[in-house]
Amino acid sequence: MFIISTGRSRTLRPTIPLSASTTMTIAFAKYHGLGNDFILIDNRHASEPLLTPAEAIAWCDRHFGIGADGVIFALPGQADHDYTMRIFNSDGSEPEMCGNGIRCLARFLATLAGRDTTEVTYRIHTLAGTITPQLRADGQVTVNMGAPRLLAAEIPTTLAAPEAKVIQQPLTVAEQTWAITAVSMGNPHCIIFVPDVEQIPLAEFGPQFEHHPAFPQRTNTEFIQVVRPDYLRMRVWERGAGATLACGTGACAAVVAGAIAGVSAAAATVELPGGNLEIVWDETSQQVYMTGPATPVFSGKTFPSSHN
Ligand code: ZDP
Repeated sequence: MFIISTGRSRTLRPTIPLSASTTMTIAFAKYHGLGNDFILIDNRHASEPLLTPAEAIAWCDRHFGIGADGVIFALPGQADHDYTMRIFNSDGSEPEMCGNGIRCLARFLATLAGRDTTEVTYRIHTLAGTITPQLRADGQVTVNMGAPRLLAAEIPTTLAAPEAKVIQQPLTVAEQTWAITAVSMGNPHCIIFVPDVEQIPLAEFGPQFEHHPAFPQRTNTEFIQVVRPDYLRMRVWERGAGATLACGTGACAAVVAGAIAGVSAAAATVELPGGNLEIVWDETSQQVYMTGPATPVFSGKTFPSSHN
């Protein structure tokens, strides 16, 4: 265990080795989806994550740990699901879903099964419901992300009556009034269309949206520049992880927001700092499909804590 401190105390330093309680080593793999990077853990033989949130914080530390935006656990399936996915953000909080992460999880599971070059579809249980990633022969992963949820109570946000949608609603943050569109992809997103995403001081404004009382579960925040109706440029401040190079659920939420706000198309390329995602919101089935890469970086195992 270690203690988070904002003072000058040396307790800020997370400890390595990374497993607080035992002398066992834990195997992991490091993946990224467009630079949104994750530690993946083969957790198929235990129903609870092998790490505590505090250990996940230590593993994600980019100087004292392995370094990642989050930790993803591949757990046994439930009912008619192949597997269950759980995630801890780099601050130890647990989000409902993770779009880039589930592409990485699908590739990780296929590799564990020795079938990483074949086409395969998994049914994954998440806190946001059933999500189905499909590995394609060209190496990309297409994920049926389910239907977006648009009612204020579902986000959740207090920016409108519980049964109303939040489309270009005013919200004052950092002494400016912004037009907010709110979309849940299982996790909360606050989308703001701006003329130029490069002009946004993300590290300054991001936390003010993340912790705004209008979002009782905090929120992910996406600033979107509509370059063309089918091409969006995005910068994201993630709940629990800060500025990241990409956010899959955020890219899906942005395309849905653009469509309901009437500023862009229901199918679009989303350009993120780490690369592009292709998003299609099928307005008949209501399902959102995301296509993008999932890249293995390395695998390893932690040292036993006797080295501590
Ligand atoms: O909702 C949250 O707390 C997010 N930080 C979860 C991670 C989202 C992610 N970046 C994605 O790609 O959807 C992994």
